Amino acid sequence: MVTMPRMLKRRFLIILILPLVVFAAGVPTAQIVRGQSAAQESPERDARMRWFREAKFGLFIHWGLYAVPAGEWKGQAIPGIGEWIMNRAKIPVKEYEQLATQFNPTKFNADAWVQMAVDAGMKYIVITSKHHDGFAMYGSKVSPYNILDATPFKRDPLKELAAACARHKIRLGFYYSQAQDWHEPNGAGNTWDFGADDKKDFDQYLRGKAEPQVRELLTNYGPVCLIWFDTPRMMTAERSQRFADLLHTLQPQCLIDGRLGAVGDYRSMGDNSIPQAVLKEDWEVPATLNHTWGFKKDDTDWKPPSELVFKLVDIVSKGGNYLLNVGPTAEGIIPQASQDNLRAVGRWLKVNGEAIYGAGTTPFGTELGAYSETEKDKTGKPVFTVSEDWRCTIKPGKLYIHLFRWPGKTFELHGIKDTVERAYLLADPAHKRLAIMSSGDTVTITLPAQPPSEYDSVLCLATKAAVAKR
Ligand code: JFZ
Repeated sequence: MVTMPRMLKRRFLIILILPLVVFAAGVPTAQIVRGQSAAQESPERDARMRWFREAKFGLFIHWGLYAVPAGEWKGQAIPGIGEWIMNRAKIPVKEYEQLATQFNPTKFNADAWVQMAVDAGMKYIVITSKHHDGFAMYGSKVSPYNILDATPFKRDPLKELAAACARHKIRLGFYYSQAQDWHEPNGAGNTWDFGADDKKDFDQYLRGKAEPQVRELLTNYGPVCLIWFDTPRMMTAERSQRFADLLHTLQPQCLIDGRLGAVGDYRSMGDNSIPQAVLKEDWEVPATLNHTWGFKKDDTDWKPPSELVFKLVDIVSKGGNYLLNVGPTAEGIIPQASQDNLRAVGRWLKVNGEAIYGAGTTPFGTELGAYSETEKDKTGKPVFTVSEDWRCTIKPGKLYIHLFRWPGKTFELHGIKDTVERAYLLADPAHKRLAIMSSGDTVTITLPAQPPSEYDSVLCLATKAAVAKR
């Protein structure tokens, strides 16, 4: 038996189905999402969600002034995620603002970034247009605190990215921190300069900056596939609805992620959190390649491609999307290790993408893991152990068995109701037929001695209807 060299560094987190995770900074994460229940499904919504449901894999980009300090302030390494440095080090606005004068990412090349996403097999890109630090990474007329007006760079990277995305036919969406804005006296989050949030005129900030900036993003950058709102502090249903109305008016096709507030088109999971089981609704996991979103010079603990492929397949087999992040440097370069690892995933997808894009969820479930009969967590609940041997994705007439651990001479699958008519490996260009033996609802496939793919060898089983018994 060959064991793949996967996930050696990390044990899988035990992941919760419900987003109970509360972020270290105290972000409330109750994520109330619009349009997920069957009752709210409609042909209109189906059409709007179609690209998202087919895409499966996207590129997240966290890029802003925080790339300049890159995790270090006044000679001190600041713990935590890089884009939170202003908050973690309690940097006064007047000091943090000065970073803009140093921000000159002359090596930024929109085409190169987009090409990398394409090479990685990604179908959409989501970039920070304004993170919690309040700095707009595009030319904004609403506030001079933006990359075009406040830096020596004097370019609008979002304009350049929008043009490059159009050329490469890949969708573009914008992250926008609607509630936290540490630059504004009335924005949420900056208590070190401006005092407690509950004393602020939050609606003044929303109406004066956040709403008009979202309007700009939806007006000046062509079709926007989604707006990725975040950390909905103080976002009442009414306040959330004002953003939703803007979207529905300006770009009715544009999706809303799960972190606006009371409305959204899909559920955003906790960062790096993969549910244990198949979810019927639409969902996405935002995830890091190392441990930070914004660039940090001392975070070089990269997840290997084997782990990225496993997570992508695991997520797709449960019905979700994987939004994987890079944190470019202050020069405008995506770290080389990020590029290398993403391109390795892309090479696997070139061969096996048929089993990912537009694929459906597993009809089985036993392969996902199980609750331990003996081990209990601190609260006395049985521990869920994730199994990592195989996963299943489907298309009409096809079952794709993703083999992460080569099972040896044969693979045995239980619970098959339909007749398997043909079996072959996706990585075999000739699609040579593998021997099939059936007995009751068990089918046994004879495999070659060695796995054809390094990370995940995909066994395709062609059935009459691909209806497998649960
Ligand atoms: C937020 C941001 O604060 C962070 O900087 C980054 O942009 C990330 C993608 O999103 O952090 C969160 C928000 C929600 C959860 C975790 C981290 N959550 O629901 O578990």
